[in-house]
Amino acid sequence: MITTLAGGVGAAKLLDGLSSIVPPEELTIIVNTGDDCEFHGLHISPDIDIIIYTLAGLVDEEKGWGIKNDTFNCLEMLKVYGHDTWFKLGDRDLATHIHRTMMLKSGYRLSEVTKDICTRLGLKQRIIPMTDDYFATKIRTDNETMHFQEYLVKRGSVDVIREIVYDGSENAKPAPGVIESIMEAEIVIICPSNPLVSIGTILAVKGVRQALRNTKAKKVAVSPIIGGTVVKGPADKMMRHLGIEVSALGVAKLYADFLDIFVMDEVDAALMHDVERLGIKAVTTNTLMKTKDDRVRLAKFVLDAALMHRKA
Ligand code: FO1
Repeated sequence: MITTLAGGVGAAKLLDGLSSIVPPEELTIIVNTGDDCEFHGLHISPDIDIIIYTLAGLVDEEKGWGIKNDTFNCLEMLKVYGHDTWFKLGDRDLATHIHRTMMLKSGYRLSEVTKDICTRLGLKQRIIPMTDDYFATKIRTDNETMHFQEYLVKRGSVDVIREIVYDGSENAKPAPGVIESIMEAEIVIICPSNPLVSIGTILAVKGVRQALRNTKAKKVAVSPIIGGTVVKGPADKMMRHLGIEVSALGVAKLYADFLDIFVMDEVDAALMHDVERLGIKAVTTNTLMKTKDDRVRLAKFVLDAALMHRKA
């Protein structure tokens, strides 16, 4: 059994690679829901959808989110009616959010809805939201506090951030299966996602960090920071603003209390010694995932690293 902690696009690519080499039934994916938002009365779970669409072969590969060849007729009409349309919801994508919202309104939990969507799209991986409860990642700047999607999409992550607020973390319980799948796994993979607002959010759910410290699983993380920058998203900016070293080492430090193995890009080989001083085994490879082959190659590398360390 392999359990993974996942955010959006970077995670989806690695999970796509893993799904090519591991029976999907053996893969549990715990997904960040701090990015969840509401538009036009609909509940959107961006990271869950990015992962589901990617594994189902539906994703718009160029953007990394949404459905390929989608149209935006509904959104255009909503604009005519004077609604905010900065969050681009395609016509087919909207069907997912309508279905999710209808099920939630009928009393189903987000984890049950997610399972239903996976089954209907033919996915055998177990995809679990980190929590069924309210949880919203918010960004505090000098002037205001805004939802993460507003910071990222509406404002283009231009603001200097002062604090990340994990709104709801005091009450949100891990969804059914989250703690169990970490405790029962042989390997836990922390995907190359934003360490603050994707993985950090999952770690902010009660009991998750402790489960990672306690489990007998080998815990392997892949650095989302390559040579001091990110492939996609605002992780580097956010780390800089919060005074966290923008490097693979900076990421390793955030996971040091539970991590066994850290997969870094070969351009960061000079940092290996410092990572190992944290008590973490450091390994390097090409971590860029430009093609499907890259995804599979990196997934194999991560599994091999975990298996080798298990024998050691
Ligand atoms: N990202 C954007 O940059 N612009 C969008 O308009 C946008 C719409 C969107 C709709 C549905 C969905 O599932 C994801 C969407 N994303 C969009 C991606 C999302 O904002 C982020 O990339 C994730 O939350 C971070 O993982």
